[in-house]
Amino acid sequence: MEEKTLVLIKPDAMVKKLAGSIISDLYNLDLKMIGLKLVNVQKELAEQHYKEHKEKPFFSKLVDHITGQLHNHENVVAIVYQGENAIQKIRNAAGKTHPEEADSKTLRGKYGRWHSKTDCFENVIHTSDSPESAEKEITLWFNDDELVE
Ligand code: 3AN
Repeated sequence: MEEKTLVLIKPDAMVKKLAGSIISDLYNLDLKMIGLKLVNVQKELAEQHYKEHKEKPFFSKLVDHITGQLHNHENVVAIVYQGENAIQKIRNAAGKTHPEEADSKTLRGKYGRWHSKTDCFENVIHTSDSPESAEKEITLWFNDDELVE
């Protein structure tokens, strides 16, 4: 199925200068990039993005992470990919949520870690988990005129 999905290269990856390597790995999936920008993530956007996790004990950690508070105020690279099974393809390439459990061939296995000092899942990228959340997330992060179709 032809799908769109959102990828966010998180501040833990940005602070390690991994954006190029991550995008390069994602090229192998044969998807089309239809939007890309650098975002200085504000608290309101972060809270909207993670609103499904509002009741979780780690909610404020998620907000601190994506806004760069844990990583030298780094920005986020936001990308929209389009293509056949784009959502699952990117989730497979990302690997398991907990970076210490992710297969070493995946982005999270390769570049992620659990940082004991901040108790943060430094899991490198966010990627949409269903067509419904992809649609909501793309609308939240991009204006229509920022997407090239
Ligand atoms: P994924 O990003 O793999 O779709 P979700 O949607 O279950 O994972 O979780 C959203 C984010 O919440 C993850 N990216 C991860 O950083 C964080 N997270 C999930 N579970 C935990 C946990 N038990 N402790 C701390 N952070 C967590």
